[in-house]
Amino acid sequence: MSEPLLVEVGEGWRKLTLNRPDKLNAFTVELHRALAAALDEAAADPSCRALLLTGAGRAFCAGQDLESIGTDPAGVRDLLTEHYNPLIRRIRAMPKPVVCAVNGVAAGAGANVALACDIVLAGKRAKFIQAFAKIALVPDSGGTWFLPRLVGEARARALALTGEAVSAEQAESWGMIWRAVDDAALMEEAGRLVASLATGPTAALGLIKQALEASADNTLEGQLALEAKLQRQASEMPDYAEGVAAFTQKRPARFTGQA
Ligand code: T3D
Repeated sequence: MSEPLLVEVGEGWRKLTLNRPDKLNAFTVELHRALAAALDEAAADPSCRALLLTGAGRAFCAGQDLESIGTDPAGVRDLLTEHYNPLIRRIRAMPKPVVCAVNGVAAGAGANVALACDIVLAGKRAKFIQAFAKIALVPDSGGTWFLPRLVGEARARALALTGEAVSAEQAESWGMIWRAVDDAALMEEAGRLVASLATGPTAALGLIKQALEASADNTLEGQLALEAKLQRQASEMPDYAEGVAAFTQKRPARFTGQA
């Protein structure tokens, strides 16, 4: 049987490919375990400075594998507490950028895992479907948190209640994702972006993620205080001196990514 997750290690980056193409890369417990381990390894490895998440075949991910679960409510709850919620937390807390290349349909939890990533590119054939209501479930994996913040209350409600598909181009124009690109160009563009992020000031990028994460729940005063604290941390890191030196010497910066 083939591996449910493929891990490719590049120069400063890792590509994680959900690999159950016959089932549109739907999540099983095995896939969850492999993805959790790969994310933990990437987080702990200083040589990995950016991550790319994508799917094999024609889909990104069709959410939970509906054939591998029963309808026992305890099982559904355990899946969320043991697998989906930790997955979303891992992506959001990852101290380095996570790019998602949505190469096809992203449905159910698959859509919300994509939305949890820092920068989402989607091929034009991709679509995002909050499929939950179609099987009488509630959007999970952060969907009810991400959607209103990304697309506003009106669209979030309609998408969650109807399960209507959103095309990649619509998702871009609504601000749900960063960019819709030609399908043939998707992986090249995502690869370029990840390679470029992998040469960035990784520790400072991690602090940027922290600041943005906190802003959803902070007052302006709270956020200003946090920015001052994080900025001080950033300015004490070697990449700040390098960034300023590179600017004044009119040359590209050579960031180490270290704190
Ligand atoms: O316990 C819990 O459930 C809690 C956790 C919830 C998290 C969730 O994600 S709930 C939502 C689960 N996902 C869905 O409801 C989506 C189900 N899939 C679809 O609606 C459609 O497949 C798509 C819209 C995503 C794509 O449609 P289409 O026409 O392009 O493809 P297809 O023919 O439906 O699917 C192709 C194959 O993938 C097919 O298998 P087959 O017949 O060729 O052997 C299909 O059964 C399989 N597949 C697609 N989605 C899933 C799946 N197999 C298992 N689980 C799936 N989610």
